[in-house]
Amino acid sequence: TRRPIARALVSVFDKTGIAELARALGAAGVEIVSTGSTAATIAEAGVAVTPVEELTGFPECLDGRVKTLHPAVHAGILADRSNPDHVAQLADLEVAGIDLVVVNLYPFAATVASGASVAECIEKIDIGGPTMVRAAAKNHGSVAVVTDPARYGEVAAALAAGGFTDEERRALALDAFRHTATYDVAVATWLAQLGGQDELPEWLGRTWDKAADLRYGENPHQRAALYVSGEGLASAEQLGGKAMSYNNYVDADAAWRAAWDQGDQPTCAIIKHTNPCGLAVGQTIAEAHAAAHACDPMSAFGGIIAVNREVDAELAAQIVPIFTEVVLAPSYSEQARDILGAKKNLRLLKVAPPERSGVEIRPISGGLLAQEVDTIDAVGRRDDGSGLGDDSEHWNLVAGEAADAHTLADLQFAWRAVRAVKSNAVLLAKDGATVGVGMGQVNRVDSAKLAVERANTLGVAVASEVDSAGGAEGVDTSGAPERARGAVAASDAFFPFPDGLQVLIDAGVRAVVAPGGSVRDADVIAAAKDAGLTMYFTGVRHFFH
Ligand code: 93A
Repeated sequence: TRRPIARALVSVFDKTGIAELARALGAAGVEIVSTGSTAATIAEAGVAVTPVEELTGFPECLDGRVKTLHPAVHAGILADRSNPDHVAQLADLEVAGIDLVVVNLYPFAATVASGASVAECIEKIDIGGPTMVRAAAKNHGSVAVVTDPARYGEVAAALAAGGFTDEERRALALDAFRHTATYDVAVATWLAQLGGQDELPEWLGRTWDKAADLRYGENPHQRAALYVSGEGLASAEQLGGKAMSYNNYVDADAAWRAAWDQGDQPTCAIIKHTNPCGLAVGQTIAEAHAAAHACDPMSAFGGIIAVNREVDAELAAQIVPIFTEVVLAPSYSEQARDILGAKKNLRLLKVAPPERSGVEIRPISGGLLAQEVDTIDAVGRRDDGSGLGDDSEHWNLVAGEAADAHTLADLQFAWRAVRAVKSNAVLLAKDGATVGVGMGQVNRVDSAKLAVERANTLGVAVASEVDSAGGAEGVDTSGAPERARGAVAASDAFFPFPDGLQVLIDAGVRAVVAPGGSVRDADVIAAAKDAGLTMYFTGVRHFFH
């Protein structure tokens, strides 16, 4: 049922659209009650307005801290108009019922962001505003509440229709409580930060808006939805293709992170089931993609491709013959859009670089885990986001001869790339490209074996071109080059025994980077020395579970 609007209370900090709203209310014969400067704005617009002091019989005081905090206001908002007893009490108390509350709050977050003093921020903690908003939202059976100037048009429409419906008032109340909840979390977070406390409350208190019902979850029998808060992959602009699926989002997130881990170099990551099946840097982005694809063309079938450069025509032409689920890039040239447009289902996402700070949350049964984001290299990465520092400056050469510049560049590439691989992870690389990835094994020996086996069986020579590789399952890798020999390797955590390292040595790997830190480091180093292997310890690890 629609409830007619006879009286509105209007008190807004942001005066946007208030004159138009007041005129619409005035024209519909609604009495407008208002506070200080809002009332002045309404009067200036030539609309009759009742100062709130007339209702309360109490002056605005304490520098405006008390304006609307008065029973005459709050009884008027909170009376349940369907309850005869409430209605009778209002009459006895000579309190006028309020049917519509239009309030927006002091800009607390913006004041904090402006670098204002603590005292100024405190003064911008709105008390009376949220009190009215919450009261009206609680009593949404009788009262409509509007906190967003973008919704004033809906007020005008409701006036014309004879008031808001029950459903509309409930939806407005939901918005209102979200608004005050977010507001209070901003205050709590600011206080926590003043006291040197952590940032998790802000994250937990965010408003999470359902952005989409997904067709299904990981499997067709699981319902699923996407919720969004703030910037990031979840709200990336989709330029084409089918709707993103649950698994697409999970893999796209992994691809997105991996593609930005190599500093300023053009980088391409191809992800399947959250693990890279190819990761490479190149002089151009097309070259990076060709090298990443050549790592494992069989697995790249149905993969997700992320690049940290604009997709140009050359790259687009390379992608078209390969069955791909999603492409992520900061931008697409017009030509590339035309070329990729031929693939109607191919999802194209436009993404900004990932944030390298903040907390990551993982739910567990009955709780949640929070951790800082793993910045790519604990010692090497520059915080200003300008790229990678020289990670290897902090590495210890523990066996063999110091690597030459090319080998060192490959070791750095491998070390940054291994972060994108699920633990236990051993990754082989050559010339700025992965050639064998061993992922997700429950012991490091198996990861090493897998990396070697994949390097020696799955690849195609980069020179043989992406097109001829075709990208299909069943791609002919019979003539696959043995790429483990002469490659470098990175391990995401220490070798607990020499056995895993020995697998790499036997395969002809010539340089290794690993964290070190095992109680048996001496045995591991001895095995490396015996084999004439160059080995660096980073002192930090990159578990990724
Ligand atoms: O200082 S307050 O917390 N005390 C109040 O009683 C009160 N009533 C409304 N702030 C209060 N307001 C806020 O004043 C509203 O939320 C709105 O943002 C602002 C409008 O004041 P004015 O009409 O004087 O510009």
